[in-house]
This record gives sequence, C-alpha cells and structure tokens, in this order.
Amino acid sequence: MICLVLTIFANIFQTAWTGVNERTFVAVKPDGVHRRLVGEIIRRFERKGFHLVGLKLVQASESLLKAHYWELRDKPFFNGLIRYMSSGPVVAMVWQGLDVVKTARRMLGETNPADSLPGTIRGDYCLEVGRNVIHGSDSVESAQREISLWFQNQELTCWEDSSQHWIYE
Ligand code: DAT
Ligand code: MG
Repeated sequence: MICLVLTIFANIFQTAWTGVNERTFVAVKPDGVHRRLVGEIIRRFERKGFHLVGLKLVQASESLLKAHYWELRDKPFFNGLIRYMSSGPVVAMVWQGLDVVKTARRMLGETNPADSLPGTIRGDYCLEVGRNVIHGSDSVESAQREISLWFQNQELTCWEDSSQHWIYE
C-alpha cells in the first residue's frame, strides 16, 4: 500500500515537471557574480520566455558543492572546482518552461568556452573551462536532483505568468 502511494506520488511529481512545467537548475558561478554578469544572464533566460520560479544568492558550503559535483569526484580538477565554486557567492536559480533543460544547455554553450559558439553565454563571456561563469543541469534527472539540493520546496514560487499566452500557442 505504501509502495502504491509512493509510486502514485512519484508519478504526479514527474508529470508536474514535464512539458511546459519542466524545470532546470541554473547557477551563476562566483566569477560570473564578480564580473557583474548576473543581470545579463537573467535577461537572456527572461527574454527567451522561460519562467523564473526560484532565485537566491548563496555562499555554498563545501558539502553542498561536493554533493552537487559528486559525479566528478575522481577528476583531477575536482578540488580546484570546489575551491573556485566556494570562493564567492553563487546566484542559484530555477527556470521553468518547455524543454528548458536542453535549451538552457544550448544557451550556456559547451563546457569549455573555447568550444562554445558566439551567442552562447560561455561563448560570449569567458575563455577558460575553469572559469566558465555558469552552471546548467544536463538532464531532467540531474535537474530534479540539483533543485532539491539547492532549494527547499517552500523557496520555489508558483505564480501565474501573464505572458504565457504570448509564449505558448
Ligand atoms: P558542465 O558544467 O558543462 O556540465 P561538467 O559537468 O563536465 O560540465 O563539469 C563541471 C564543471 O567542472 C565545468 O563547468 C567546469 C569544470 N571542469 C570540467 N572539465 C574540466 C577540466 N578539464 N578542467 C578544469 N575544470 C573542468
Ligand atoms: Mg555538468
């Protein structure tokens, strides 16, 4: 019985995060904050038509960052990555909209700015992989994991977007 309830709940939860309600986790990294890129980055997501549901300035703890980048724990750059990410505040955000995970990654550009096309955030505003100004979830599953790591449920705001009818047919 408990299993059934959990399955139904999980399904409702998943359904709620698909289609126009898909969500992703985006963070302006400390270099982006220091370099005054926060407004520019938010502007790009707003103008694209995505819907902001969570936003905060965070001095991330080492444990949060280690959990966030757990998959990279064996990489030689891991310790440097954690030092960089904890060196200053991060602007953590949750954006919502159709295909937001994939589209946000395309807006970010490639992991290495040198491979990122002009017009992407990393293509326009940075040069080195170790200072690539922004994070974006790489799949719907990562987005769910990262959103729950960085945000409490009550920090996410559901609000009616008056421009929805002009963005979706
Ligand atoms: P992404 O941020 O594009 O999802 P990732 O998840 O593979 O890329 O790596 C996370 C971050 O780690 C990345 O934004 C910058 C850093 N990083 C990745 N590869 C690196 C490398 N070869 N040298 C230094 N830092 C690296
Ligand atoms: Mg990644």
